[in-house]
Amino acid sequence: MIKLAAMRAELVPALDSLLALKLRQDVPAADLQAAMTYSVMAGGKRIRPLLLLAVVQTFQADLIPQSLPAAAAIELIHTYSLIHDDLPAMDNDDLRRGHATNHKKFGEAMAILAGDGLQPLAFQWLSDCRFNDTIKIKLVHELAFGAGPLNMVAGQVADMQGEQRTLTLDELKALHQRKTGALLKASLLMGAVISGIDEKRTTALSDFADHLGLAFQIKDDILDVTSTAAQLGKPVHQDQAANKNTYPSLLGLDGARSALTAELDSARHALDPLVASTDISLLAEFLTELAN
Ligand code: GRG
Repeated sequence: MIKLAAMRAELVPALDSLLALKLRQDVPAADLQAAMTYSVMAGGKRIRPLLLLAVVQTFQADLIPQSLPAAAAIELIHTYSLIHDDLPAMDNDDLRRGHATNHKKFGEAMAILAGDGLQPLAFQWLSDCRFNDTIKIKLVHELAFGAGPLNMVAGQVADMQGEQRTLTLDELKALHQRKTGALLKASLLMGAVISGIDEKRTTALSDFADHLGLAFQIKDDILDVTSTAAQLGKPVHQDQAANKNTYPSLLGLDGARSALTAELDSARHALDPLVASTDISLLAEFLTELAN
């Protein structure tokens, strides 16, 4: 099985070229194109597209080229969420992906519109991609479900309202799963849809996604406490300043690290039903990265 580093080296440049090209083609209005492209191309880790592509690589590697536009669509949704999350009405941040936030660079109205433009464009790209209609409908559903008012948007609302009080650990877990986990899960399940895997394997991937999504956000919470802005390309110690509920604030740093380890272990075990028939090494590498 290909290593994650090799997949990243090959596919992230291909994905970036596709994103830049399609934004040029599909957004003729120059100012809007500039604002949308600025944040999409600002250098994110592309973890969500890579998760989709890793599932396809694992189960149906020949479909990788056809999968790139679907992977790119997820990055549009993720980028819109970051632009809107940074707005003055939300987290009011100045720095994202190592650059000025979209509203600092283009003004608040254009930043809102750049996010507004990215959302439907993602679904346009999905509906245009080279899969049959049944697969395309399922892809649209997974992305809308993960990013929509049942998940990511509801998680953002819970996050905002949680600043007023201390959440229980279960409430925080549910918040993280919706705000962050759901889009990561959508990415993995979109890979499952493209690969056409059976229900048993999809269930294993779905369990894997639940634990990976939570681990990802716990790691993000920990890094907010332990890193510098230069390392992360975004402001640090923001959670405490905004009175946000996080794993370190509820459990302390050591407790948060233990919770991360537990989620990563559970994620790895969720793949057990696949081991007899599938090389899971590429998927497992995402866990190794989160552990380090
Ligand atoms: C505005 C509806 C709406 C939702 C926003 C995703 C989100 C919800 C807010 C962003 C703030 C935040 C800390 C979210 C948690 C998810 C997270 C860790 C996002 C950053 O994702 P990375 O690390 O970023 O993948 P890059 O820049 O690498 O893509």
